[in-house]
Amino acid sequence: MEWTARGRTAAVPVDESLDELAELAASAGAEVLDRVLQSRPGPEAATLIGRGKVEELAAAVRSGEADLVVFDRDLSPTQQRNLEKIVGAKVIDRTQLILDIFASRARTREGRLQIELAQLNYRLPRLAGHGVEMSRLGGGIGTRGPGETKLETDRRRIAHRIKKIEDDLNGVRAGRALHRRRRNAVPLATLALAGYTNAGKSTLFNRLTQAGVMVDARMFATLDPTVRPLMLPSRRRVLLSDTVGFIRNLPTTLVKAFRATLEEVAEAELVLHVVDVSAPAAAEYVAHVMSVLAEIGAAQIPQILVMNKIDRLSGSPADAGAMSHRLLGGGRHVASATAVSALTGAGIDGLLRAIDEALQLDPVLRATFRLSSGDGATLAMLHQFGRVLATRYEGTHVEVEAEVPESLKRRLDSAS
Ligand SMILES: Nc1nc2c(ncn2[C@@H]2O[C@H](COP(=O)(O)OP(=O)(O)O)[C@@H](O)[C@H]2O)c(=O)[nH]1
Ligand SMILES: [Mg+2]
Repeated sequence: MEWTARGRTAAVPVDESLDELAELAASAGAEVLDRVLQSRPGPEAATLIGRGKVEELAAAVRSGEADLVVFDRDLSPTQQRNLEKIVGAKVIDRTQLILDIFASRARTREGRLQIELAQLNYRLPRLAGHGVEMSRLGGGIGTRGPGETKLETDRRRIAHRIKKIEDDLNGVRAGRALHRRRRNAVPLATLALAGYTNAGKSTLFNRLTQAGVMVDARMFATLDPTVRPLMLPSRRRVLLSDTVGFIRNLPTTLVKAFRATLEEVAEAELVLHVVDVSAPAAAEYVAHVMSVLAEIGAAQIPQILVMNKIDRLSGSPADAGAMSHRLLGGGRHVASATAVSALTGAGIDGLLRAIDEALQLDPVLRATFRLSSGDGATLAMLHQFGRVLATRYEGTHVEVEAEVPESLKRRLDSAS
């Protein structure tokens, strides 16, 4: 379940902020049971929300058997503890929820380090808050109670860890160029989905990869679930990677950590920039995603603007040209813009073709292969990964004319 107290100062309306919180909770694996809202002139020091509301919340937790309450506003450590005691469930705030999502989604080493750093920086002041309370409780005059001694060690340990992470981050940055070079040896291009939370990235990810499940899926079993192989109409294979979404109400302390999760986008061959065209602020979202991508050095990566949720638009069938003009404001350049509905599947074929066109890597070539007629494995591979145009049997040999990805031709040429 979730909770908010009063509107945040940000320009995002309370109900939209709560909707987004619900999306975030869902992507962290939670099922949202209920939401409660309170408006009050000022926060209650001990519990943020008023006494009566806390009781109401406790009752809602009991009746829904909720085990987690997420506040849309930041909680002090004391408020968090007080609330947990009364409500009888785990209580976290928006920042913790987002950190949790980032932590579960960070893939690159730099991303993981950056997020651990944000987590530690979040915990450090909370530790201090805890210590003050402990020393008050422990109460010996001028003595350091057991709580505070533990606090000192905890603090020192965290400070050490932060220092270590910062050193590691410097090392990782130096190694990045090397890492890129090595990746380039992998023949599969990577496509990254980017866009705001709720734009439909995960739905599109599933829609696109569903059809493309391949015989050799075992090969990818070790990859995490947010990366999957996809076969394009040209029969080229690429890897599609789902990413953490942009968040409207991103706490400023998490900006760095969020950018670190975009590292993989910066290394992709093609970005599928997904936008919910039914959102009133769609053009703003597009502009913001574009500028952040530019800031992380991804401006030169070809982009397809995927205008999603067209099923929600009423009236005449979507005119992709006019729509993209409105979203891009004329100024920005994209490789192409495609209107789709990830939900219904409308426009997905067009998107797949657009991806094929935009991908320069591993172009499809027409070639003739001369195989021994007993070489069933190669023949099967040509059928699986290429488009076989003609097959001629000549005694002990077979000549196959096919359109195949350059990488496959290279592999077969070097094998023969
Ligand atoms: N009507 C409609 N809803 C969609 C479409 N694509 C996604 N959604 C819904 O939008 C919500 C967010 O989708 P999701 O894929 O989780 O977005 P993500 O946060 O970008 O990964 C879900 O409720 C989806 O069912 C679409 O094409 N049409
Ligand atoms: Mg998602």
